[in-house]
Amino acid sequence: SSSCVAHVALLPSAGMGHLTPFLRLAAMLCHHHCHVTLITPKPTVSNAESNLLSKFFSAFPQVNQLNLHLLPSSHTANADPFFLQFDAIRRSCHLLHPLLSSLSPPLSSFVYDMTLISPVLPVATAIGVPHYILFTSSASMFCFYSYFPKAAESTFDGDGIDIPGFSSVSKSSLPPQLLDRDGIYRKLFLEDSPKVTKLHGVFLNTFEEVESKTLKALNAGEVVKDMPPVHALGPFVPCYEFEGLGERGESLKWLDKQPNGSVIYVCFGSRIALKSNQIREIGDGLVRSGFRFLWVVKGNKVDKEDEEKGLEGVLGIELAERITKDNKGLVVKEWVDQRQILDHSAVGGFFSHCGWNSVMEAAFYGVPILGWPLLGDQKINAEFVVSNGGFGIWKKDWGWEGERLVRGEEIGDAIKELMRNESLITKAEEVKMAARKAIGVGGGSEINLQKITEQWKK
Ligand code: BUP
Repeated sequence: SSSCVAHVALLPSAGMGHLTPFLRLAAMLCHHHCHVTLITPKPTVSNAESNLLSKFFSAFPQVNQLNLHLLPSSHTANADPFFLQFDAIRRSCHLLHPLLSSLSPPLSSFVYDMTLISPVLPVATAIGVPHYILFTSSASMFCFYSYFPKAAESTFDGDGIDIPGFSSVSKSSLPPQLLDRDGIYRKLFLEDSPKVTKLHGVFLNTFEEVESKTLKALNAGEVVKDMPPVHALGPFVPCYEFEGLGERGESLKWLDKQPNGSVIYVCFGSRIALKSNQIREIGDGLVRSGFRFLWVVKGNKVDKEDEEKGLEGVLGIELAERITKDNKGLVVKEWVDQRQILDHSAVGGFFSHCGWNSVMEAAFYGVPILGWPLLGDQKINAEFVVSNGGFGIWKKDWGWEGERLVRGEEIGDAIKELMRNESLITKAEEVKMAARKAIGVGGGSEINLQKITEQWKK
């Protein structure tokens, strides 16, 4: 009967870029009166992940936690730690079957990470529940992802890839790891992507107003024939109940003292540690710009190793002294509460790597972006910021991470261009309104989620 409770299991993959949207979705499902089981792969790869998980479980004690004890990765230990973790999760998915089939009340649906299709598919099929992926990037990237096996038949020698129903992705914007014919990411893409047609649906953290053409093309089967329904459920809103709980940190207290719209916030996500010469050029650029700045700098890929170097060790003494003397910026090495920072009236711009969560957060809070995509899907996301959203700029000739040394002078100029552009502020404000409409009562994303959870309750 329709009074039944829907019981949803969620399985995130490695990294904050994947865990964060899953927890936000979990919160949304709780608010829609679903019973939620959150599968937690253990051990986690970063402190940021374990901290967020414990805050989540204290805010949502009704959520059932199911530990998935990971088998070791098959790859050598010196690979990217996030890759090792995600590989370990893939290798451990078969362990889920006994855990999930004995749940009570029985499952109504299963939502898992976009990177886990091949290993989860047999489990979800055996349990016999409708199952979905949460694709943690844009609809544009999902078009690319779904069409990739077709495109891979050619050699990428031309100008890039033309995707039917979508636009084209230029060769320089293709995720670099996919260009390597023997690369592991390419292998995984080719293995997983054709299986999207076996899913009951795909969830995206995006909204109609900004990606309507792409969503229509996907749902009309123009990109891939037999595409299951693709549901826009975003933007996923930072969840006040578990994110940024506790005291307001140093950076927020510092922002309180800065004038409205005067600060550029700089953060390149949770996974990238830039080379020290590039870090110094960024610092140089920030000082040169003349604007106030709040800069989250990362000295290591994984935060568990972050105690090794102090702030001066990451910046170099000379730059650290210049920033102190200039007295316009705050540099932090710790995890910050990005939600509260983007929501702060002092922040007037965001210098970002264009990780999709960051892009959607900037859209939700109406903050213009200076994009510097560094790897993976980030150029496709930056293209979204510039073209669909229209609330940012991107200097294409800066290239991917480490492609060349981007000089302080260029960075300083780009920051001035961003912070002085009134029309970007107007545009960001429009995107913010559209974002809020989408998830408000009667909004497109809200209705989509309502419909899906109703189906599960039947
Ligand atoms: Br760093 C950092 N505080 O200090 P993206 C990140 N975040 O709240 P990524 C903080 O982590 P992938 C910090 O708000 C966003 O929700 C930020 O996700 C938050 O990039 C999330 O932006 C980062 O998608 O992930 O980490 O590079 O590459 O997996 O997309």
